[in-house]
Amino acid sequence: MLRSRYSKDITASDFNTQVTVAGWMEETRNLGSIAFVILRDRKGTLQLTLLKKKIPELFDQLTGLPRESVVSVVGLCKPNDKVRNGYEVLPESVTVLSVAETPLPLGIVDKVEADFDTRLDNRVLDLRKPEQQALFTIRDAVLDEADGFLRSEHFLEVHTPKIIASSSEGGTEMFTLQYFDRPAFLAQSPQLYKQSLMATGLDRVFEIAWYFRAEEHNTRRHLNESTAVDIEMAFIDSEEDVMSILERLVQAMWKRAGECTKELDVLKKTVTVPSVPFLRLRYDDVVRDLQARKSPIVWGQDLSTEDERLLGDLMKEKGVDFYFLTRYPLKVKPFYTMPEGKEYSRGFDLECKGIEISSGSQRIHDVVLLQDRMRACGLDPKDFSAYLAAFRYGMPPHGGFGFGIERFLMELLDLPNIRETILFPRDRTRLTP
Ligand code: AMO
Repeated sequence: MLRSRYSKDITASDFNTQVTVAGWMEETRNLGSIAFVILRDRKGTLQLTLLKKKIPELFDQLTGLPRESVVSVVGLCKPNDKVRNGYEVLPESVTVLSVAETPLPLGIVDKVEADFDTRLDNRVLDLRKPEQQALFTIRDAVLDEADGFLRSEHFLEVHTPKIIASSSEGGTEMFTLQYFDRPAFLAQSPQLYKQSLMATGLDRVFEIAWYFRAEEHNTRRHLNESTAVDIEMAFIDSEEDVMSILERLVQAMWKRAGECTKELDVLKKTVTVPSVPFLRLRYDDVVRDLQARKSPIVWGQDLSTEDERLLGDLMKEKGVDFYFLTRYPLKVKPFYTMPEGKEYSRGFDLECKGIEISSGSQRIHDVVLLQDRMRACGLDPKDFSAYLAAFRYGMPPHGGFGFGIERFLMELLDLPNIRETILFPRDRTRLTP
């Protein structure tokens, strides 16, 4: 291997032995007879100390390399209290693995932060920064937690098609593509398939996958390709069974993030684990409170971004970060949502500090009612025949939710823009890198 030790794995037992270290040359300070190179690897940095008189060619070779070049260095590991790690490596031989071009389009350790577009245009370099590495390490940890939590609740992981024939989420645009001789779409969510699975006997499923949405708006909280944790569960009494899973999932993920102490330190963030159950707010009460605060919302409309923000402020005054909005009017929820009486639905949203992070519902499981609701929403049941077939031969009561991972991370880490939370964001104008 080109590396025997990561920077942070070197201990006193390595002192006065030969180690092989490898990574990116973050900084070189050449003082003429002595030079210091800061070498960065996945776990941190270490100092290479070069004495010109010891091996002059090696001194010249290493100090002549541009910043961010990749090297593997064999050298003696020496304790040194004056160095941050408590040791330094005195190179004996070097293998240059890749020479970085100059100038760098983006500095890795520059004090002045580049603007966001420059960072995204050069995302691979941007991702080398410790803060970015910390963020994506936390992302990995919370998704691992989601996986573990849902499995412990007897959910089975599934993967549903992403090339689909019909829309599931009215109101959001779809990306079309040519599927041989006919048109098809990229999935907006696994909605129709996860529901269909409830008719198979696999009565608790989850999927962590992509949403593709051709929404034109360019906001700080929308992506055209995002990821979500979706679940569907059968034999429920009501949407409350689904909400109970969701709030405990969010709590577990939040807690796990709080355990990433090293990464949170890098990001200068703290995480306070929320207690469950989360507050339940009825739509009617929320609309009344918003109107009292001069919102133009009228009954039957979905909350605007501004309404959500206003409600977030109201809740903040009460010290509440997480709250469910329940008993939505039927007309603002998708066709598959179970009605509650004539006007209301069994759909809910989970809000965190003024932003929707999840929505879900109990679903309609009666095929006749489902077709009626499709027609009422201006949809033709004929376009959904494959989905409807799943309801004809025995479909239990069921419900589920979709929970946006990027929205979650944005709120968890108080980030100003959702694009920070995904490796290579896709938005209205960005298709590369
Ligand atoms: P919904 O459309 O509300 O519901 O999406 C669920 C959650 O996914 C996230 N999300 C997004 N995140 C970033 N950019 C976007 N463009 C975007 N769109 C959605 C949000 C949102 O709360 N099928 C239902 C879920 C269900 O009922 O099971 C659905 O897709 O966090």
